[in-house]
Amino acid sequence: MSKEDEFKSGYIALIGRPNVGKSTLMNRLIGFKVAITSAKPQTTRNRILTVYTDDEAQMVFLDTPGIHEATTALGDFMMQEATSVLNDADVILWLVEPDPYIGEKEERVIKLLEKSLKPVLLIINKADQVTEERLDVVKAAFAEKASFAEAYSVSALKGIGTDALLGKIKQMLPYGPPFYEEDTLTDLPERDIVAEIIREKALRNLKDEVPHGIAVTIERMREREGRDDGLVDIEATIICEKDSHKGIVIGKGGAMLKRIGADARKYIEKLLETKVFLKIFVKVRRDWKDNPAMLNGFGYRAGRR
Ligand SMILES: Nc1nc2c(ncn2[C@@H]2O[C@H](COP(=O)(O)OP(=O)(O)OP(=O)(O)O)[C@@H](O)[C@H]2O)c(=O)[nH]1
Ligand SMILES: [Mg+2]
Repeated sequence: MSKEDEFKSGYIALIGRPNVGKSTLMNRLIGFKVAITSAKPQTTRNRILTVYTDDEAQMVFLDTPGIHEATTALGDFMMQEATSVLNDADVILWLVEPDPYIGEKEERVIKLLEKSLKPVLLIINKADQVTEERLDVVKAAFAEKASFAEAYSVSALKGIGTDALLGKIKQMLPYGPPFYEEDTLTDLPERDIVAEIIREKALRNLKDEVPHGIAVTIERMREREGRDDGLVDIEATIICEKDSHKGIVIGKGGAMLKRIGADARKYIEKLLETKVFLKIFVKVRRDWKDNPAMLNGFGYRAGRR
């Protein structure tokens, strides 16, 4: 076989309950932070495609919203995003907590995986939190309830066991030419990444149910004219679902909004590699999570790709 014939390429879906570390693991595997992460469940809302290419293979990762029982139209959209990738995947990474208890929520994931008929790797994440003995107990518990090709224990956060996992994924991919240019990192437009960064900073700074009702839109993103330092003006809006939330997002004397803005700007400047002037507005759109037109407008569009 020539070198070209030996090249491998394929799609790898990251699936699991909310908060198990899917986005953290994807970022770790590609070596860049593209997907936002937070300690709160249901952080990821869209499927996020990223690409990792080396001399031997191209791996296209599909990060997904955590599998849960949807109670809003937004939740329905998120589940659609998560389950639709199962059709595209060559390999599925099924992420779980390092906990041997398998309840109804995990059973929901197991059913989906069984239906997909795709090769599955069980990934016991957050291995940094437990002992080796405990990991064996977790693996045995899952082996009893579900079938998977192999189990891997990793710490996505600390980068433990992730190189070995990358090697295994490569092994499992089919031979074939790359799908994307070798320098492609993601299919997300820069504007969407900026909106997600602002949402992450809101998620991380706000408490209780407020962050779950937030969406972020970018109204304007443009290099300022008449300057040669590349300064980019960004106007964004944080949408919340209740009047009471608006006050919390703005904070006393605007302190909360200032903090979200400052955290986001730092990060956006790194991403765009230039100075940024970020202005954030706050609006209330009551019950937007159940309004199809508003969902569309805020970037939660079914089949938008
Ligand atoms: N200790 C530890 N924490 C981790 C690890 N991986 C992820 N986390 C933490 O777990 C939380 C959730 O991580 P995410 O990557 O946002 O989880 P997710 O599965 O993408 O969550 P959703 O998008 O809500 O479905 C964050 O606070 C992460 O820092 C790990 O290996 N060890
Ligand atoms: Mg996520």
